[in-house]
Amino acid sequence: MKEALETLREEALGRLDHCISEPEIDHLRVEYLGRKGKLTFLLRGLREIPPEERPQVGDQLNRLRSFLEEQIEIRQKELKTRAKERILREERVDITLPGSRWEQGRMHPITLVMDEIVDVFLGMGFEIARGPDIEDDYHNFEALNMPKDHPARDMQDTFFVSQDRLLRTHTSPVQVRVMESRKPPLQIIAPGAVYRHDDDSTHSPMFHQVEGFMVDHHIAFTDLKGVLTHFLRHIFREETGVRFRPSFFPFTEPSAEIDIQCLLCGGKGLTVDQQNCRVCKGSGWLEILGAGMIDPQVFRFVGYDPERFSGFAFGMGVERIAMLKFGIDDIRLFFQNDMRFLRQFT
Ligand code: 2U9
Repeated sequence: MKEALETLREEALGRLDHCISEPEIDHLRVEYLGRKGKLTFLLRGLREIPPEERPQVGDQLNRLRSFLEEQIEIRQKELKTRAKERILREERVDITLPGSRWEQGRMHPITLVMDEIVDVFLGMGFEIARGPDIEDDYHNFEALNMPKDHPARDMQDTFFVSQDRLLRTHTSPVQVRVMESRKPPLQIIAPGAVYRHDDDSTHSPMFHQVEGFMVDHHIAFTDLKGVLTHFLRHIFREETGVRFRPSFFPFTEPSAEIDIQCLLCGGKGLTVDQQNCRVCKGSGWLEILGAGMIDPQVFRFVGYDPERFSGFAFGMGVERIAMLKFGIDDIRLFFQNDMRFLRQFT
């Protein structure tokens, strides 16, 4: 029995030495100390030895059990320490390395230009109005003198959300809503995002407009000219030439498109080497605004008496103005969030 215990002890210690993982140690514990383990098996053999020797052998067996338990625990701790050391070694972080910096945010060029436009109108006593991006057919088209079969609806490719709901194609419905709920005198601007099914270097499916109107007794075309000329000279240069051209919109009559002298060639239409100017394409002028006297039919829709009130309205695309101001030839640059582009504007 004594030899058997000695052999078991040596065998178990040898095996323990080769264990390199926790599951292996668990397996070894069961194999030697478990209910059907090798030591338990020897314990059963006690019955076969003379009774006077049993207490001594029993004591040896118990001591071997405690010794093996102790050794297993020591090995387990050793493996845990080694695993921890390996993790610390492999996952070591060099805290002296420089971090990666977040670039400081700044105003988007469209926000900068939008704020500048809005400020000029606030300075002339206009008030800001806002409305929903998702509109109904009535406020976006019908009330602006564009009935279902009106050819002007083809001028704008519309994103429909449902039969009657759409992404507004202009901010004009904001102004219809203001007129429905308030009485003149009113001087309102409606800045905001608008949506049209269009996508190329000068058109984006989402872009920004600032529209506005002034309504009171005796508002005349000359008021329109004064307000918009003042606006253009503030946004561009004080000496910028301004030109009013006849045009057509369903919601204004008469209507005009307003041009400024080209910012690149100064209105000459030509470059120094007698080539056509690439910004104005040789015409010397850049279209900036649309405007006109509000159509009597629009007044009837919102419940104003066109015999008592008159007014003018105007509209502009903010991206177009920003492109001309900053000399940008592709509208998509505004929406790609490339910091190399965005960090140039302050
Ligand atoms: C109401 C009545 C009239 C708003 C107007 C324009 C002329 C115009 C375009 C400029 C470039 C849109 O972004 S763009 O494509 N806008 O030319 N907008 S008059 O007239 C209104 C608005 C609301 C109740």
